[in-house]
Amino acid sequence: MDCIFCKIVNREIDSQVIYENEQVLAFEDVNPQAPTHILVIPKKHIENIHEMTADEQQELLPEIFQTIQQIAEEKDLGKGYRVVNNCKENGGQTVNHLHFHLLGGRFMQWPPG
Ligand code: DGP
Repeated sequence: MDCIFCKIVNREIDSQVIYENEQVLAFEDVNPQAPTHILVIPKKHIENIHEMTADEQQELLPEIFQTIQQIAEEKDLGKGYRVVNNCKENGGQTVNHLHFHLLGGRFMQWPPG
């Protein structure tokens, strides 16, 4: 499968890994949109949030959100941060491997474009 994020998981492509456990990987976004911009992904290839099965949701979402909380603590984002999931083409998804953006370190505007 030709998936950039699977290649990052398998260390076929370099990335700046922030955190890793058996199920989850967190790494720096290559094109940061904020002082902190980290992607948190399941290691398992799931296309997007809409394709997650109920079992995958139960198994992986707690891991993903605990990872986000932990990184936010480590990065001193006590003033707040934003978590973004882009789903499919109209949602702005460009990499078809489920990922959550953790953005912080500046004030976030609303609404998004
Ligand atoms: P999205 O538009 O939600 O699918 O976001 C994909 C993000 O992935 C985008 O912010 C840039 C990032 N990205 C794409 N290719 C690479 C890569 O090879 N390495 C890293 N670290 N990030 C990447």
